[in-house]
Amino acid sequence: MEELFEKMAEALIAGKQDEVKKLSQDALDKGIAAKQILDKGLLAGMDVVGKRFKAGDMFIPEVLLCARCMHGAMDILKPLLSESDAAGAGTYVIGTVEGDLHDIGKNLVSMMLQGAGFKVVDLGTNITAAQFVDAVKTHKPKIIGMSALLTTTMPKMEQTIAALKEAGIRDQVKIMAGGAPVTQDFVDKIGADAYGANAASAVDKAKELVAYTSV
Ligand code: B12
Repeated sequence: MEELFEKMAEALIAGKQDEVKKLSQDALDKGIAAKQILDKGLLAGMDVVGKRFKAGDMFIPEVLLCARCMHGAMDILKPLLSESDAAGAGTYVIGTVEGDLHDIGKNLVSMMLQGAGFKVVDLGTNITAAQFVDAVKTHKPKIIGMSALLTTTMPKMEQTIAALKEAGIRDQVKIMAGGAPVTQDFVDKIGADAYGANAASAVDKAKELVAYTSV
């Protein structure tokens, strides 16, 4: 069984979508639980991908391929996983702020978070402060993540935090921000909880925040 998990992780790291899907189906046919396939095969592979990406040994196109492998296999596993199992790390609402249509980085962060066990609600791009507020009320996430790629849309992050405060729900959620022009200094200045410089560090920070909030 361990050998099958290793093969699955290796195929995922190599970005072989069909093979990952086939190996996942083989494992299910052998009677292995979907949760085990996710944890020991797919997430083990994604963990390596995250580490290599962070170390600069893997690049965005490769990571996207791995994320696609994950998605392909998740299509088979999802119906078999109870929601609580699949979303072990909690719900994460993510979106690109109002006026900004860039979504490549956000999508990458979103895929990596899913790979790490978060249930991700992706609101898309051009998301207003009011939409973020509504999403917090509806989905009750542990974390929201805002993405901005334009210097002109960065202030929308601060406005979103202000809107959450005004709605009285700022303390119910941790707030992360990222995107090429965003910095740790900026995140501190606007009163968000964490900055993610890239998808791998976004996942690390999100895990830290969840561990912190669930104590
Ligand atoms: C691709 C691109 C586009 C594409 C977007 C396609 C798409 N679907 O996203 C298109 C062509 C549509 C586009 C349009 C525009 N763009 Co553009 N675009 C880019 C470009 C080349 C790459 C961005 C990208 O995808 N990078 C790759 C991803 C993986 O990196 P990333 O987004 O930084 O994300 C990583 C981290 O930042 C972090 N992260 C990102 N989001 C989040 C969120 C959270 C919560 C966390 C924790 C982490 C995190 O993790 C990600 C993964 O590692 C950049 C140049 C650049 N070097 O950034 C310009 C750039 C961002 N664009 C720019 C501009 C000016 C524009 C336009 C205004 C151009 C125009 N005149 O129309 C429009 C604006 C449209 C709009 N309203 O949004 C400027 C911005 C300048 C500025 N200082 O504001 C840039 C910097 C180019 C430049 N040098 O001039 N663009």
